[in-house]
Amino acid sequence: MGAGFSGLHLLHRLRGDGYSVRVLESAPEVGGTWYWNRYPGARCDVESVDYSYSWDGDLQQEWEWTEKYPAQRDILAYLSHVADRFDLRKDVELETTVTGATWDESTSRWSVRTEDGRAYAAQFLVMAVGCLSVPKEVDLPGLEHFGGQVLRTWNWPEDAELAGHDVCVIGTGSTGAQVVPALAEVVARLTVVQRTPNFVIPTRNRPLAEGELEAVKAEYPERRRRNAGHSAGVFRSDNPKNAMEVDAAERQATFQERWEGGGINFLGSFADLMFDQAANDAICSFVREKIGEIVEDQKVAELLKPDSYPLGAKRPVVATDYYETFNRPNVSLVDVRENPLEAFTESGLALANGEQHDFDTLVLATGFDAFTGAFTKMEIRGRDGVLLRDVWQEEGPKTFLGLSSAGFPNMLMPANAGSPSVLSNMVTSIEQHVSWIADLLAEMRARGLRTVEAEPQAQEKWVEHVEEVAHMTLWPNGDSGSWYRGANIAGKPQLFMPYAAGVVEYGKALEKSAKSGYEGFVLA
Ligand code: N01
Repeated sequence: MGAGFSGLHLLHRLRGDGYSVRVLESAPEVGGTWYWNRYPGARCDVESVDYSYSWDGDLQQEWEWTEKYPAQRDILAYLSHVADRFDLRKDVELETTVTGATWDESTSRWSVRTEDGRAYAAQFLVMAVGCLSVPKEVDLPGLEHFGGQVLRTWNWPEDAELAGHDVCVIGTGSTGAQVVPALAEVVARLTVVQRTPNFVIPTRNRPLAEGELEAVKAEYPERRRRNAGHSAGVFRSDNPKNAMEVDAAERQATFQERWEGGGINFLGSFADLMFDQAANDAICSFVREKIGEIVEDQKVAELLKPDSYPLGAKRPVVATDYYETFNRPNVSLVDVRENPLEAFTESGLALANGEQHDFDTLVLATGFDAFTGAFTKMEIRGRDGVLLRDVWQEEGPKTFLGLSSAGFPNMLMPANAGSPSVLSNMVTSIEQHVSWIADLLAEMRARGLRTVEAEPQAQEKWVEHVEEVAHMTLWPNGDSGSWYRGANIAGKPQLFMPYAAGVVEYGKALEKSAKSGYEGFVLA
């Protein structure tokens, strides 16, 4: 399921290995997250040359990236090209929404149902559904009273025309921080509703310089090897020093240099930023100072300064001109933390203190039912008719190695909960999983095995390990409401979902299992 980065790669690899593969995709085009998230300003914060497949030498030599960081339309064009070039479309069924899948014990196969009544049977079900593919349900009081248009950043209408409109954006995560500066340039008036401020690092995007792409291409295999050898799945020139072991002047100079360089390299300023509260406090203070310098109105600057969680505990945001946007005369900030949003009215919203803000268009950048949403939305029944939704809503997404959940044989889950996924360059993590899954299937075929699933005890231990590793870091700390642990959705079980040890340590765990005959999995 899913024709994004992982679904397309799986199709190419497994079809090449001789399997019969169908990809079911609800969108009218391939691209996954890069099809749905086409709001103004949408861009990836991993460099173009790294946010791309490494498995075809000619493809990586021929594709021409034009900017340091790819815009959504560039990534979508790239994935569309991949689908054409490798003749993938003939095995992709677009506009096909899966509503459920049931494990049939007697045939050892899954039967899959779609919204329009089609049915498929398959030995393996690979859930290439993405971590951020189901938008969070709207939880805004009385939204139905609002008389204007409501747009979501997810599935943004291609023909949305907002020039001259009075627009309000709710949400200041990665999406909000990208859509706000883009909209501010075209709308008449923009009201930004913020509940929890974020640390926003400047992207410093630019066109690739002459010869830059050629230089990357000349050493692409080495670059990919370095990416796979970094815990983040993308090479960062991480400073090996600890922040609190250097003097204040060196600390400041290091932060400053990386702030000017832009992008996620800022997070590699020092080695202990996610381990030592004092180190993290130092980088937080640096960003807060920057906010104070950039934003002219100090009352607004104060509201934009995060102070309730460590930098990184909530997904750090990388965006262009975010803080600068609040200096524009047509942009205003409404903080709903101290003064909550009480209700929507016909013409806007009202706050608890009676303040009223009017607009004709509301844009929701309110996030996702991360990791589990795509799974719990469907009716997936494993052994003995057990519903995955019931198990995961009770206990959270329990898996072994993030790949398989006990009781749901032959259902594999690339780059999702329980593996590094969103804490890494997703493309690197996807490639790691696709090759591991292909090896597993080959081994099963060679040994005449029909089923694979997580062994319950190994699963319990893995979930504990994922949680334990997260608690060695500052990631779970503070009042961040982070989707990393399901805290952005009321009632969702809270456990830290991505594997914080990174792709290198994770790769060792994958290899250990495979080398020992798939220890931790039951093969039958
Ligand atoms: O979602 P989010 P996102 N009332 O959950 C607010 C990836 N991504 O779509 O923090 C008021 O981060 C919510 O407020 P709070 C990336 O991994 C990557 O922005 O809960 N506010 C928050 O401000 C990212 O982390 C890229 O208090 C409400 C916002 O909505 C992930 O996608 C670009 C509210 C949601 O932020 C998700 O980012 C874009 C309410 N009832 C996305 N409900 C790049 O590669 C929610 N909010 C650059």
